[in-house]
Amino acid sequence: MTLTLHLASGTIAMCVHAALEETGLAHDLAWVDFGAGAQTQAPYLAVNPKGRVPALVIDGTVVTEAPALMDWIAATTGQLMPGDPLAAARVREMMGYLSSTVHVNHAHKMRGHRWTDDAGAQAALRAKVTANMTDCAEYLESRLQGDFVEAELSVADLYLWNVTRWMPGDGVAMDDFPRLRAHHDRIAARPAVGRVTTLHEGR
Ligand SMILES: N[C@@H](CCC(=O)N[C@@H](CS)C(=O)NCC(=O)O)C(=O)O
Repeated sequence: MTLTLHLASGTIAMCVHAALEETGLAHDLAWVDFGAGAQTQAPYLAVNPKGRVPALVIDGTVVTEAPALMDWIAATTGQLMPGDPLAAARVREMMGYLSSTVHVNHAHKMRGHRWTDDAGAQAALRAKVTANMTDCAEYLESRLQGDFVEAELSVADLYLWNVTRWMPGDGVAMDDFPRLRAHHDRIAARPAVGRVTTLHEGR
């Protein structure tokens, strides 16, 4: 099997990268230069017409959307997903929330132009980011009861780690969310996740 992950540093592609590392799936990396706007240019749009990362090329087939990729990695390796259908649904529930709500709230900081051309309205969207992300942190703090999202490490933990990594920069006071911060630190301390972080922070 050949795998190429298209990614940019610090983005939601990090959790997919971490899942590949954690499960030991061999892969190549194709960094997309966001500083140069490469995600909006023809060579990358030929990979992913949505102009977003991550995209994973699996034996020549492009698959996008972080939750789908996390699910695929879990199904392919038999790792990072509970066998019990109810627990698995709870893992996917978490990934759905993170992708559809938390990630979108975060995007209002840098990507307000997706929703409005009005500069004042974009500033108003930015001004809501800390409050919205803090609301999400409150929910997540209440949802986390043990060391992991479910009983064992799953793809949802890597996804949550990726998103909580953004929270201090979004103005969330992590001291107010001790379970969430401890979860973040627990995942960050994993050797595979550390290798990914070093690569992203080195760029
Ligand atoms: N729904 C997509 C969202 C991916 C996404 O928005 N990625 C951001 C980085 S975190 C991106 O590529 N942004 C590029 C841009 O907005 O130009 C997923 O979950 O994979």
